[in-house]
Amino acid sequence: MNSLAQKDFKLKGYYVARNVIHKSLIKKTQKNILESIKSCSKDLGVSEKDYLSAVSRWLSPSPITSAVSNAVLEHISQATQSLLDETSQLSKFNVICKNDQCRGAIPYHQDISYSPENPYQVSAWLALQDVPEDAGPLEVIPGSHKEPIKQAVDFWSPEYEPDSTLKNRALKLPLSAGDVVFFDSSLWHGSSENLARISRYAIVTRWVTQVWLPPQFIPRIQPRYFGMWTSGELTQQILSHGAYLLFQSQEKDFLRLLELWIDKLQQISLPFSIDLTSAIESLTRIRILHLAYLKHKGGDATGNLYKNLWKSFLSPLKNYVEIFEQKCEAL
Ligand SMILES: O=C(O)CCC(=O)C(=O)O
Repeated sequence: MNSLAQKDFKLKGYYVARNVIHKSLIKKTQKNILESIKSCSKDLGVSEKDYLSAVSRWLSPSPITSAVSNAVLEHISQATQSLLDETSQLSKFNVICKNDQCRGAIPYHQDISYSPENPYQVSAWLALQDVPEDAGPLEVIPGSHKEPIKQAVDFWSPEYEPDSTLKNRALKLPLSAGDVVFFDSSLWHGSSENLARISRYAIVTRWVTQVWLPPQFIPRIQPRYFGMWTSGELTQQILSHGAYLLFQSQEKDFLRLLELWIDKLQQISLPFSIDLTSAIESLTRIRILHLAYLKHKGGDATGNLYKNLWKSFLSPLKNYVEIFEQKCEAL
């Protein structure tokens, strides 16, 4: 890449490289990923639609990331080295998607805040489809990589409030399939809702060069009560506590607890009010997400699944359990 590209990258914290991968290789990669998603859905005994309404990212090594050939990674590696002018090592690698089943926004954040112990330098976000403005393209805040690094934003928390000032500074980056956005790990970025509801798959690789010195101060992660780092464990505790109180169940296993509650909600009426359809849907999605996490290193890129479960079921169940216990104590 020429020195203008390198200058631009240093100044703005991102750079869009066009046509990094030939369309024929992109098509082949897309096809391999979709076939792999099909077999992962089969593996869990669910439809592709249900699988994709729960899972929107896969971290390598996963059957989905294995669908990406070395040839693709080699092209990205060469482009990264050319931009950074240094030999770069692949540190992590994801496939991320938005589609009709999972359209949610990814709030603005700085990647570096999420890995203070093991930071990476740069991401390369490769579009596998054309991404128009209304399909939730990557958005960046030019120059924000020079600002102080803030604490990791826990956008999984039900209390999370987006910072409205960031939206006004953000720039949408519509892309063609095969284009790559390189961005500094300190750059504020995110993506909005996929209003077009078309498939938007991306291969996101993270790179480090040997000469790179990570920023001296990266704030420590401060987990919220129910959020990115705590929601799994807390969900298990609340479901287990509630199941003991209502059905005298001693079940502790997360998967069996989810299945127990999905089953019970279809059979009994609860002593507190919930939107039954939303609660069953949320529990079902978390079950698929959990299985995909165990078997395919699948995850939820948006953070909406646990938030929805909290609102539709966990919060009312927790309130009920607390009031019940207070009454018992008062007796
Ligand atoms: O793919 C997206 O919408 C956002 C990706 C992102 O935030 C990241 O890769 O760090």
